[in-house]
Formats: sequence, C-alpha cells, structure tokens
Amino acid sequence: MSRFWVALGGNLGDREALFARAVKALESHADVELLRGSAVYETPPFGPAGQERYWNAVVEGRTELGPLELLSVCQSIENDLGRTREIRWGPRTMDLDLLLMEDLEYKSEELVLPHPRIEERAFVLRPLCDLIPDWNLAGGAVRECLAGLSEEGIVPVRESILECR
Ligand code: A4P
Ligand code: MG
Repeated sequence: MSRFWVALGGNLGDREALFARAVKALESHADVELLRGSAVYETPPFGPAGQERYWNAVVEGRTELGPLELLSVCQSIENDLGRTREIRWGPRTMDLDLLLMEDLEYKSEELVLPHPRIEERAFVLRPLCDLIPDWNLAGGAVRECLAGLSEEGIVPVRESILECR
C-alpha cells in the first residue's frame, strides 16, 4: 500500500457539488481508500485574467495501485465531471493533480512525481500544509515553502473536504 496526496481544484459550475462528486468517485474506487482531507479554500485565480475564484483542497489516501494507474483514475474522474482542456491554466470544473506518492520520484511524459509545481503554488501548499506540514519537498518542509509565498486572498470555506461528501 502506498500513501498518496491528490490536489483538487476547480472554478466552474457548482464547486461544492463538484468537489463532493470528486471525493465520492475517488473513494468509491475499489483500490482507493481516503484517509484524511484538508480544509477547502477559496483562492485567487492563477493564470489568464478574468477567471472566477477557485476552490482548492487536498485529500490523503492509500492504494495498491501504481502511480500511472492512480493518475488514470484521477483523469477519468476529471472527464466524468465535464473537464475539457482548452486553455492552459484556464477555467475548469475539476482538476485532480497527483502531488505525491510516498517518497516516490518518477518522471515520464504523462507523470512527474513529486508534482513539479507544488512549491510555487500557495493554493496547493496551503491545503497540503493542513495534512503534512513537516513533509520535505526539494526546497524544504511544506510549511517552510508556504511561508515563502503570499497567502493573500486565500480563505477557508469548509473545515474539511471530506465534509463535502
Ligand atoms: N502530469 C504530469 N505529472 C502530473 C501529476 N503529478 N499529476 C501531466 C497530474 N498530471 C500530471 O495536466 C496536463 C498533463 O500533466 C496531463 O496530461 C498529465 O499527464 P492537465 O490537468 O491536463 O492540465 P492543466 O491542469 O491545465 O495543467 P497543469 O500544468 O497541471 O495546471 P495546474 O498547475 O493544475 O494549473 N488557480 C487557483 N487559484 N487554483 C487552481 O487550482 N489551477 C490551475 C491549473 C490554474 N490556476 C489555478 C488553479
Ligand atoms: Mg492538472
């Protein structure tokens, strides 16, 4: 069994309903067990201007699946929730990024672990810090990486993503 952390993000449609559907879809997979969830945060959009604010959260789970299999589970949930890919960093109903899988390092065209942009993004680090503040990333512990970024405009909106189910 490997522990994993998946980030959820979305800024189109009914964000609460979409977050609930994503959590249910993940935990209803026979080989995936969800253990803990961060708070849900409303966050200022990063990327093209004029987008709505996002909801962001992180779930921690464990699985017998390998990293590519888990990525493919995440991608099929994104597709089921109406995800389309038109604009890089553009608006989306649901983005599920595989952040970490134990301390596995992996690099292929489809998957890079740890997720290469974790340390640049307060909207990822803020919820990840709820769960594993002392986890060491390349640039330092999660809480230290977060301390180096601005958290301006990041507001908790639900105590736990697992409440949204
Ligand atoms: N890929 C490689 N490694 C991974 C990994 N560890 N997890 C590949 C997931 N996917 C991984 O992803 C593009 C490709 O990355 C996939 O085909 C996969 O094989 P995508 O989800 O189709 O594209 P994307 O999400 O548009 O790109 P990217 O670079 O993941 O964007 P981000 O970084 O997720 O940015 N603002 C706020 N406030 N909150 C947000 O959540 N999200 C984005 C999207 C922009 N602005 C945001 C937010
Ligand atoms: Mg993505």
